[in-house]
Amino acid sequence: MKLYGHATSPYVRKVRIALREKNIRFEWIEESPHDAGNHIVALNPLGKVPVIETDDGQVFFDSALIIEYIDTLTPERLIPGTTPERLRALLWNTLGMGLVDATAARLLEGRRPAPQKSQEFIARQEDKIARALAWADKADRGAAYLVGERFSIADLGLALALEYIDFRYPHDWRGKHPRLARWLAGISTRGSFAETVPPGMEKALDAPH
Ligand SMILES: N[C@@H](CCC(=O)N[C@@H](CS)C(=O)NCC(=O)O)C(=O)O
Repeated sequence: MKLYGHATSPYVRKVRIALREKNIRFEWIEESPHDAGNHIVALNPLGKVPVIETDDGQVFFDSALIIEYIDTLTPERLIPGTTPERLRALLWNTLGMGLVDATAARLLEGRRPAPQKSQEFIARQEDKIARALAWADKADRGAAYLVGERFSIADLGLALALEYIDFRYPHDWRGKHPRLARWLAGISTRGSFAETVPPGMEKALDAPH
């Protein structure tokens, strides 16, 4: 299997973490849709990463669908099979990906030249992030894993998002949510997280929290 995408994309990192958690070997083609001559637009008409190409030539894009596909490849599932657990895990994952989306939108807006940059838009993303963190803090039951007794898509989605916030929107969310901070410290030590830290993100994660 080939995975296309660049190291700093949280969506690509999510797929890398899932593949590592499931011990699935893959070839990583490190490309961005903005690179001249990239292979991505030929595989994904939306021109976005991650994209995977299976050994028998199937192509899947969008991290959610890719993870759904790779979850079928080994018996130990990231997405729980029974309905109530599955829905709870997917809700946490949706919250995490919403946090990633808002953090990425805030970052991109902040990079626009001053006359086009909207402070109102940036503030709206920051409000979403603050509300989602408060939601997570309230819903967290204080166990090592968010749903059930083992690592799932719930933990993957939220931990990915919290580390992405540290990378791209560093601020003291831990001061308000120390329990979430303790939970993240546990998840971050997993090989799948430690081995996929993008360049530049180490500094953000090493900073005193
Ligand atoms: N919903 C998609 C989002 C993917 C996405 O936005 N990827 C960004 C990189 S972080 C991208 O490829 N952007 C290029 C573009 O939109 O032109 C997913 O989960 O895979």
